[in-house]
Amino acid sequence: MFLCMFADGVLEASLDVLDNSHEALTNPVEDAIKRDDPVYICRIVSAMINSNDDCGVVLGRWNGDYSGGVRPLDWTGSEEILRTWRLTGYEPVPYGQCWVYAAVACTVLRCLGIPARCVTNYLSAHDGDKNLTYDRYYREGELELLKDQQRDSIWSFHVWVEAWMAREDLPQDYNGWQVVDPTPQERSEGVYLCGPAPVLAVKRGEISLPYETAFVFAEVNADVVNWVRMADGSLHRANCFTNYIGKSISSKSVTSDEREDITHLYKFPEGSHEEREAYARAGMALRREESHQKMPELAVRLRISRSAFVGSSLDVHTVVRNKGHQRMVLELTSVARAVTYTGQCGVECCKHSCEMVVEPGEVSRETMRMKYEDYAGHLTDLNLIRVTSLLKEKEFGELFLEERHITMEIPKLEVMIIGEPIVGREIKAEMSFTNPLPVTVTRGKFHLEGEGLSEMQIHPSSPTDIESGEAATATATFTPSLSGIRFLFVKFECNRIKDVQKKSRVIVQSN
Ligand SMILES: [Ca+2]
Ligand SMILES: [Ca+2]
Ligand SMILES: [Ca+2]
Repeated sequence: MFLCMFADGVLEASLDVLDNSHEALTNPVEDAIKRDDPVYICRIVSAMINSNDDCGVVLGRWNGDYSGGVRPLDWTGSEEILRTWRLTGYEPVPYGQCWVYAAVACTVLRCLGIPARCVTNYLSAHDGDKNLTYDRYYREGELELLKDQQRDSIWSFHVWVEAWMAREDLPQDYNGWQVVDPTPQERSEGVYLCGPAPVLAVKRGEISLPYETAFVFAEVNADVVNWVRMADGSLHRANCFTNYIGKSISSKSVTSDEREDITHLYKFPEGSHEEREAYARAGMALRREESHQKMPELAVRLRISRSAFVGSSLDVHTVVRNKGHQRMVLELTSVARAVTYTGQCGVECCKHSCEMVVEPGEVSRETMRMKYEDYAGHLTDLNLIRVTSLLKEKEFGELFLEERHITMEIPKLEVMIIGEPIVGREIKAEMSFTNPLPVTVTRGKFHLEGEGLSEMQIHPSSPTDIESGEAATATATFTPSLSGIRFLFVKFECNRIKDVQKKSRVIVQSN
């Protein structure tokens, strides 16, 4: 999403965010005095970007029904959200999810003069019961998560904001980047807000430092403990992962559009002594013993053969290495399910059960093939599939569970700009989409938009039914109104695939 901190009306909306907070409305004098404190401003912004507890900017929704509002994935910038909120007299704008909240918070913080950036954490834990472990409970057989038992959850990714400041309330070490999270997840002092939590304190496991540092620590570094409810009703602890949560923590590079990996700012390398020390410091010293895997002589990996495109078949290989000295006979069950990015389970797409025999020192592999027909129609907004494999050792009944989240990639869109981009002069964009699916898609449609390039969204005419392997093309005409570096967004959607999109940079000369 574009952060539009220099757009008309955004500064006014950002000041309105402060003026409409609970603090400003109930105690304006104290609020005015505290406005030179970045910690205070960040807490206000974190609370006010979500509409929970107040008249905050964005109304969240995660259930897939976005009627009466904008689907969270369809927002392209924060300007329209802030402007709408202001024009409607501070009515929460429907609908947002974490990346929308973060983009709006980042815009508002920058607008108010606090350096900020959006950060994405992959495999982000939500530690509901605050014990710093992500405990997952599965039912044997279907490998379904037991919702009534589950107090924790895991999001495929979660987006928050970092703000840069001096922490005058803390020792000097903790100046610098602080996590500020506007997505309503847990209440702090009775209100949905989170942060600022010093990133360095998260790394060191110093979770008692303010604010919500323990919550952020668990998001990036909780251990995972797997539990399995067996067919006879008994509950068994399976293996534990110390390196599963918190992957590829990323922000946008300052100098380019590339991803910058900042995982090292949040934790010591997984597998290092320092990482375990930080975890122990975070209050888990007593549990360190439990972190050891129950079946250390077994190493299990889930691999996919090639990149997974929506429309293609997908082979998932369960690769088992026997590191011990005894032959192992294992019962394998693998299940693939469609999931939302917040980890909510959808339909079972595919299941495979068999027996595996692995000789000492050997590697054995079993493949589950998921066809397009198995998952078509079940995919949620972000095309995520979760594959879970459970191995049960036949002789002693020991359990080992492995899981992998697979993003089914979206096909590419080709966009070409024709003509010299000059303010006030008409140019063309040619776009094409090739259908990679084994079936014909229908209701195909292109959309274009771009601030300074076209005042309105354009819907060029194009063939709506596209056969397998065929390309649909369209041409749109528009007249740039602003010079400088501009971005053209082209989107394609059809009955089977949504969110095929491409962002093209257009350098517009003044006339
Ligand atoms: Ca709020
Ligand atoms: Ca927990
Ligand atoms: Ca870890």
